[in-house]
Amino acid sequence: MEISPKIQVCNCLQNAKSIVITAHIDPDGDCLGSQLALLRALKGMGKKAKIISFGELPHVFDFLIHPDEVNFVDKLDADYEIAVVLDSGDLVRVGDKIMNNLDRSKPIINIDHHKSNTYFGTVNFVDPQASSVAEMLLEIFDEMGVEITLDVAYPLYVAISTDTGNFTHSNTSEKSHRNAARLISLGVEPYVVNKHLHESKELANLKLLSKALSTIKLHFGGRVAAMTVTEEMLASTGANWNEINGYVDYGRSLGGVEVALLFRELDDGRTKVSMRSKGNVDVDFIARYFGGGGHEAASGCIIDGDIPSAEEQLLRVVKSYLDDLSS
Ligand SMILES: [Mn+2]
Repeated sequence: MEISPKIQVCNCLQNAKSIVITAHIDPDGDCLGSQLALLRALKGMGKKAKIISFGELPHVFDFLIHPDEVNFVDKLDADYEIAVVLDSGDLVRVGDKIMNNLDRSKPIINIDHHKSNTYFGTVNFVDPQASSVAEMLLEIFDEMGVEITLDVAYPLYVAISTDTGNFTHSNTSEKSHRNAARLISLGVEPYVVNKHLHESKELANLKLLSKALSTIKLHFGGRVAAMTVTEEMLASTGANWNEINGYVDYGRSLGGVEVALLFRELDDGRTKVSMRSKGNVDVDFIARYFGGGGHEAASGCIIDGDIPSAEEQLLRVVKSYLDDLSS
């Protein structure tokens, strides 16, 4: 009889004494919340565990994190037994700095919900039906008999609520509501989460948003909305890059729009594209064409070239996808 990936993960976690946890670059709520929940659960089991991370975390998540919980990668010592990689469809998603520091002779546990997952781990627990990695962790914790403390419940709730777009996206299920209700019953207060995530913006962020909104253009009879954010817009408002999480949803909020795009200028001359779909368009298919990936309704990629060039390349592919849909 074959042992299921979930049970294999539980066995690995239970047997290891020292574990490092990491996840994808440009952290979002599921990425960070899942790492924190796993870290705290493992510490509660008496394990040595730490998160290795690189780059700045969006400040909206500050309320979740204790100062000693995130270690930057240049401090990574090699005395761990296993590495757990969360919410990453491919190992390259953790970024060069972490990838180069991971000891490849040690087991890598891959826990993810991206359909495009490459099964890069020694053990791979991949469930594209799960709304978030946090929901998969809840299953793992239950299997291992881990008590969900409030300290574990909060980051799990943040992860589920952000990855489902506050329980509005197509991955929102009865299960995600039941899991959220369970976390609320353990003491999580949704209004506290909402206050930190959505009501703690700085004025610079709204100024940047107003500039970004003014760039919105509609294409193909209003089925596609495109927004751009440039270095110049950031400099003139004093806003930070990590504030633009969620901007792409403004394009999606327009009636008739099936695909929303956000083009963001990178300092190496390339363009990062975030894509959201609320129709029949699989934006992950389009992202993968450009070497990126994510989910059917939320995906992204990096395109060589400046914003006008990236926009032209991407819109051509989106157009052919829409043409195929209607033919
Ligand atoms: Mn996720």
